[in-house]
Amino acid sequence: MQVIKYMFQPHGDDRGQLVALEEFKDIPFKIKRVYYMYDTGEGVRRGYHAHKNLEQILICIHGTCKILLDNGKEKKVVPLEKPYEGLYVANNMWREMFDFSPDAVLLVLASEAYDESDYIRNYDDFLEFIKESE
Ligand code: T46
Repeated sequence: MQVIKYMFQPHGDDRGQLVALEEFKDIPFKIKRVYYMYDTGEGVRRGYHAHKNLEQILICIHGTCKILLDNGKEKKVVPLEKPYEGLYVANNMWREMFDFSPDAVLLVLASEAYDESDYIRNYDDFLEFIKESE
């Protein structure tokens, strides 16, 4: 499985760091939605789904967390530990987010608006979706 991690360019000076992200330049799709999660309690594991169409970039802009990616054949755990790294998560990828540090803020840039019908929340349905799209 190919893991696509973007290393964004921090613009640093003696005032601190600044990262700027532009669609089709730093991000490979049009950004239609931004959301973020924080105050994730100890031991919390979120996600447990894939998407039919949605593409996303996950950035842990504060603290750290881990992302499990599962393409139905292979699983990989990707740590997100820097505010300038972004993990690309394709549509047909089962994802789980876990091991959040108490101060973690996970920012997500999404290619589509929120649509519950785009979610595949059952793992067997996910495997079926993968098989059909091959
Ligand atoms: C994903 C991972 C990385 C909204 O109302 N609008 C939104 O845009 C989103 C993302 C969520 N919600 C509501 C729906 C639920 O009542 O917020 C609540 C929590 O969402 P969910 O349980 O889907 O959160 P996660 O952390 O399991 O998954 C989220 C995204 O939903 C998902 O697309 O890939 O983060």
